[in-house]
Amino acid sequence: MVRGPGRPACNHKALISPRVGRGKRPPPPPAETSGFSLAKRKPGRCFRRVPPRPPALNKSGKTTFVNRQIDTNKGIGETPGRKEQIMHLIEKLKTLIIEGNLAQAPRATQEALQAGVDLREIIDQGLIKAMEVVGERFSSGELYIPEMLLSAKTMQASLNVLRPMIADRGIKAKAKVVFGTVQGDVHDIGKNLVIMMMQGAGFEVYDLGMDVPPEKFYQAIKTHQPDLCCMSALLTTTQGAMGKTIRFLKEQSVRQTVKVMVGGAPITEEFSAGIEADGYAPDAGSAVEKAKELLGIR
Ligand code: B1M
Repeated sequence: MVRGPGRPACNHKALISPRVGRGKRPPPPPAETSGFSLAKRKPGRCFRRVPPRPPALNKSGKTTFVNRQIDTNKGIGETPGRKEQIMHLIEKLKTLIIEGNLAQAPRATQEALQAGVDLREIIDQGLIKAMEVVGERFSSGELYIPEMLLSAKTMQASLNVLRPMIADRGIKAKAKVVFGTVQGDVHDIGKNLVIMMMQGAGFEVYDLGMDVPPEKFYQAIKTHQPDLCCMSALLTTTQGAMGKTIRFLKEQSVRQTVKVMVGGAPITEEFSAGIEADGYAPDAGSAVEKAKELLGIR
């Protein structure tokens, strides 16, 4: 079986023994020392603007900013240090997502919005950049599945804060994707993980669920007109359903309208080529990169 460099051929270890071996990270510092103000804003009262202190090193050796407060009543676009403040808020959000801090990331997202940071910038430089880092660390074996899932969940929670504004502003997704686990297969953990990473990268994903027959893929392509059709399979007995689905799409004359990407534990580059898929990726991090490559997105 062909796997990405440095990735184990099976996921047992990743599933049962998170945070062991290479890449073990120290626990995050307690909230008081993490540099994020926990002060609650009282109604009708503004925060006094506190001059920024220089970056300091926290216990884990990472750069952190101490005791900065943001005037949430005044757009930071009006202040001279705007660029620095935007960067600080975005860096903070990015770090929270990478660390999987589900409790604080939505609040940090709200804080960035209230401070006037552009929505697109929060998404591109905060959420998407964070998930790129998570994807790279997962692919290199530095992060394990539970950590990656937590980061993905944290990203989703931040995205939920932004969702109403995204709808209002009509921000266009990078590409449309339909995604399902193939017929006969009910494994969906990997699929869900890849979907979360894709959403983190700015893709609009239609999740068709598991045990998806070729007809349902076809219907979804007709309905949503996606750029990419993704299939996942975990069983050697169901990987054949991928080829069957591609043949069905050909028969229905929609195969040429969409790129097809496949993945899952038993899938290899050779298998992907054999069934005439356009691409294959071994894990969630590289799936996003492969999707971008197939669609010519940077
Ligand atoms: Co099943 N199961 N299971 N199982 N199960 C495996 C896959 C198995 C390897 C266990 C074993 O025997 N060692 C084995 C398959 C053997 C084989 O075919 N070679 C197996 C079997 C046999 C079965 C049953 C047949 C058992 C039975 O009933 N006798 C049965 C089949 C049911 C069916 O599907 N019809 C079955 C059932 C189940 C549960 C329902 C109990 C449960 C699934 C729950 C769920 O998904 N909601 C389950 C589980 C959990 C597993 C294991 C333990 C874990 C799978 C998993 O979630 N991995 C698994 C053993 C193992 O892998 N250690 C096993 C984590 C997940 C993140 O990884 O899905 O590989 P994965 O996704 C990765 C990559 O593959 C990639 O990115 C993901 C993240 O990096 N990826 C893509 C996935 N899709 C992608 C798509 C892409 C690109 C990348 O582009 C489109």
